[in-house]
Amino acid sequence: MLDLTGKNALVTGIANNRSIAYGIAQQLHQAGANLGITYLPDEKGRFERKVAELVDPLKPSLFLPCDVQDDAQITETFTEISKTWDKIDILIHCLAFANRDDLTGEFINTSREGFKTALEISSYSLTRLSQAAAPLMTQGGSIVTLTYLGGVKVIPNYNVMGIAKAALEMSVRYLAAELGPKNIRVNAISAGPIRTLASSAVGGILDMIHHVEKIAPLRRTVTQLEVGNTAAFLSSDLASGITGQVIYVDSGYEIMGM
Ligand code: NAD
Ligand code: 0WE
Repeated sequence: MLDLTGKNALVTGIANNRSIAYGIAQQLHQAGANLGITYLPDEKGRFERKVAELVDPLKPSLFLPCDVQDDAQITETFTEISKTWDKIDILIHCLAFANRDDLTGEFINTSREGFKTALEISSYSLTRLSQAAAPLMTQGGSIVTLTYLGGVKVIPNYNVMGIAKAALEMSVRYLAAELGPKNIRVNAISAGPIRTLASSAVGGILDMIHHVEKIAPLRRTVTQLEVGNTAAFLSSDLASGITGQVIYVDSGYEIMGM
């Protein structure tokens, strides 16, 4: 039985009801986990209100702003966490960002700033958050991040995000090797394309989804809740022997050669 009762789970990356992180939070909650939610603050506080309303039924014991580009916010987040929780068991890293200009046209034109931004937010943040969370994972732990096939194979327009995901997947392996002796496991879920705020801002996402529906063994795309179930599994004791892995939740699309 998948049982997360007594476990404290910090979930990053919820922007709205389509966010993969929201699907994960729902499944962790259903399995009995105690939730802490972080969101990206904006000047008008619009995100804060929307996300707070959305997660209210999941009864989070923590709700904190955390922009991963800001070290002070990360420190503040984990200081607040340690006041409320005696330990962290689960960290869900479910965020990515690249400048929009860098997700169209030719990869070769990527600017220095664009490259830095994409890798700082989408790759380095996993290491930075793990650095902050690991000392609180005193009973062992599970860190789960989200990646995409574009980090392993060339997907048109994914461009600099592909480089960021390659760095993210390799970070999973280095972190898994270092944190293993503390019984902290680190894994990635490689999800197939799903309509979310981030993916919908990208031209041609619907065509990609239709392509997957034609080619993938299961002849459909996956849902946020299916990704959530795999995250809950990886976060549970059922996955106690799994670390450093990239697990594809993509209707089998990745196995196809043509
Ligand atoms: P989303 O837009 O719902 O989530 C992206 C999140 O990143 C948002 O909550 C946003 O606030 C957050 N974020 C951006 N910059 C941040 C910063 N500086 N600090 C803190 N948070 C920041 O989109 P999503 O599709 O659910 O994306 C979640 C993860 O899933 C990403 O890592 C993405 O690469 C991955 N993924 C998505 C798909 C897909 O097709 N949607 C497929 C595979 C993997
Ligand atoms: O990782 C992602 C989305 C990443 C993303 C999306 C945006 C759009 C809006 C990162 N940064 C931004 N910045 C913005 O300003 N996915 C896996 C979804 C996705 O994005 C693609 C895809 C797929 C699939 C981009 C090009 C091609 C395919």
